[in-house]
Amino acid sequence: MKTFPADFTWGTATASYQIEGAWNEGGKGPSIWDAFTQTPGKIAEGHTGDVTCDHYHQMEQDVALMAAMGLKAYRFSIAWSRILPTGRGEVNKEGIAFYSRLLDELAKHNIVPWVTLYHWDLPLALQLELDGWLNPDMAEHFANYARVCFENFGDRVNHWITFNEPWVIAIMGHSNGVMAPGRTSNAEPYLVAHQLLRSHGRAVDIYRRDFQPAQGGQIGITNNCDWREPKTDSPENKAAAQRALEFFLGWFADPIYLGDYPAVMRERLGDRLPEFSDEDRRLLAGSSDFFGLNHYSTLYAEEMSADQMGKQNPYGNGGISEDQDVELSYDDTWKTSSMGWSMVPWGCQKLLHWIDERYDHPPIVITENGCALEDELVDGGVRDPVRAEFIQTYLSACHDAITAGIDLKGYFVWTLLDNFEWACGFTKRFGLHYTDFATGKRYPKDSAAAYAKIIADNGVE
Ligand code: GBH
Repeated sequence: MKTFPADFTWGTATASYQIEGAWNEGGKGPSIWDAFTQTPGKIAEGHTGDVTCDHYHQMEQDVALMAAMGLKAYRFSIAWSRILPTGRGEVNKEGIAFYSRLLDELAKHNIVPWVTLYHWDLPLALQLELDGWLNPDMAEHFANYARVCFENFGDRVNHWITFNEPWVIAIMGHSNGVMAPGRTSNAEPYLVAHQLLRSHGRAVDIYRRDFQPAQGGQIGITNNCDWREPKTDSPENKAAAQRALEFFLGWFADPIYLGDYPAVMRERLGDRLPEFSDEDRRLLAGSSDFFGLNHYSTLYAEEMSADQMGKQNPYGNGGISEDQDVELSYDDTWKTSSMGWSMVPWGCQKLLHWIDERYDHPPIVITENGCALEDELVDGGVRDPVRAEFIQTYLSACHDAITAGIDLKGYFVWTLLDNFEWACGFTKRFGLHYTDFATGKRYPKDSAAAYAKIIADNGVE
């Protein structure tokens, strides 16, 4: 048995738009995801999050599912447009009441809340009126929204995450347009990323000055990064893998931990990469109490060959990969999930070491890890040994990292229950519980029991 530290955090994660439904109930305003999914052609099979898991009405049962697994922690996000229907102005009391009830329900079961302020569902009004994250005023609006959350929930929340995966917002929202707001540009991702970082810095500053002294919680940001392994040992390919990681994770973590964007980004992007003001820099420095990491997969990286320039399109955007001059590829021996993502536990371990070294040994929390499979409901259950093995092998790699001195504090499975998987709609299932979207019923998969055992044992075989 590989035993974890006694205070290790075991959790699962979800996001408001993916599970809540009730898109136009309880005083909620529309978000960019409501608008995006209701636009024909954007989502697989025309699915929307209008109802999805109907968690808004089934919240108590969902907390009971968590309690049944013995979860120590639950990571969820707040829908900004439930709290402030147009993103600013009047607070919607019904929205406050919903998350208050959720927090009280979690407390009853001794489940510690980890709250994400922004998991992609921007109030639509801010997109239409201000151009969303392209607008420098967003830092002020985000900070005001964050303050409302700290004021109303901070008595019961000690773990805050400002943003989930700014990389996805920048790249998939503004480069390849797969996600809301569905823009395609080679310039906007860098501008959007800049405003997201500034907004994070503002919110953290408010928390630290006005709330942290009395409430005593922690605040940080969650970035996503998939591992990039040099395709060969050549110096060119090693440099390409390193560059890929700096363009991926360094883009967002360097300004917080090292004071500016990676030098390699400055060299290659020139004036497409904005400068931080002195104040931005001051607010960003050391602005994360923990290193939140979402990790899913691994790819090989190599220097892009001249004949590939303009043709590479690994995630739908040639421009961004050409900015990096990196070509990505799979290894045929790797198992893949139904998303087509590789299952490579050692990639997770190498990434933890990369973070540990580059950012001087920060406390790390894996705020998402999991896989989608072709799950089928048979006799009220789901046999998903591959998911159980995925979790077990990734945790085993995490344990090796801890043994080697990495300060890993917690692990959250993505996700509690099958839900609205963004552009894939309901065609991909990541849950520990199976959701029958026709009836709204949930069924524990075998992996839920496997994860419950890991939690009870505080370790993996
Ligand atoms: C997360 O994003 C989200 O936070 C969550 O809402 C979502 O439901 C969940 O993952 C599952 O999708 O090209 O093979 O290197 C995931 C971010 C970015 C992870 C792209 C996988 C590509 C893999 N993803 N990355 S690969």
